[in-house]
Amino acid sequence: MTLPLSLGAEVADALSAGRAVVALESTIISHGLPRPDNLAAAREFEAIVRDAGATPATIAVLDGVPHVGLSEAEVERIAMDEMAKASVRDLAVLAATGGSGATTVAATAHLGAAAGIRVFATGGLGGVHRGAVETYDESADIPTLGVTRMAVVCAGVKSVLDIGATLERLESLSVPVIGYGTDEFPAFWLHSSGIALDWRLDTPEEVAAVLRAQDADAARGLIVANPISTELQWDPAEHDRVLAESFAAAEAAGVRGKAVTPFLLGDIVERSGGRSLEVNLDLVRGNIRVASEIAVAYAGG
Ligand code: PSU
Ligand code: MN
Repeated sequence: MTLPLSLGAEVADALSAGRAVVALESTIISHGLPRPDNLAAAREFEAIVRDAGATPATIAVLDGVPHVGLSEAEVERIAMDEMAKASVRDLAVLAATGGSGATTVAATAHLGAAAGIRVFATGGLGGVHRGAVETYDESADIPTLGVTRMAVVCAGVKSVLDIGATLERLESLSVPVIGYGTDEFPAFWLHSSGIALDWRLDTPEEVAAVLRAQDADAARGLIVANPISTELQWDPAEHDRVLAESFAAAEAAGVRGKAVTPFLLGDIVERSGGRSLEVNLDLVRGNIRVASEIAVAYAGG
């Protein structure tokens, strides 16, 4: 059982013809990138999917209805309107109240899988927060991917989270993590976190073969960890310096609990003079290209 979905016409056509479709999330547009550049980014993200020969399905809840595949006007709405951040638990409440929400990785994967989409591109996955032993703060992205048939192409998790703990949780929940062209888990703005992965694959066809194998098994996610290149990454020394400063600033300002991450993210963009944002956009573009290639390989098989 799933909520009734509104499928965009282009997405519906592509899915019924068995052509490649790539899901895209809306929280990154509405909460993860600053206005008004976020609108240009949302349009560019869809264009990258099209250029690679696949159909983009940006996902959001509009007036209570989960939409899989948005019109241009609907993309503009998620970029420009104030909208709640919606995870899986919020979907029924939004449906019942007629509310709108930008979907997180968890909600996007959940709705995309319900529509029959197999591949999803984003920037960073939500994960286990530093200090989670006391706060229990772990993104619903992690448990949702334990039970949702969706491959997520991402550049790991932001280094403001606890990367090692996030990987441990993915292991507990039986979500495979594949290094795409790498032996190590990426660290979002940086090519590598230094943490070794069990599996590495180098081509879209190899990943598509894993998706087909998973199709014959219980519903479960897949993390395709696609690092930003060392040429495009944020300078590691600068990254370490800015993060240390931002953590110290949060501590000094007495920021606590769920306010910590939004504080850090804003502060990091500011302290880096916009450099962190540039890298963020570059890594999303790279993830969308890879996801599109995987979707094309999967559709062709
Ligand atoms: N990581 C990023 N940028 C983002 C997010 C994560 O680098 O915009 C968003 C994604 O939508 C992700 C969500 O699913 O934050 C996780 O939030 P939470 O920890 O509240 O579940
Ligand atoms: Mn949280």
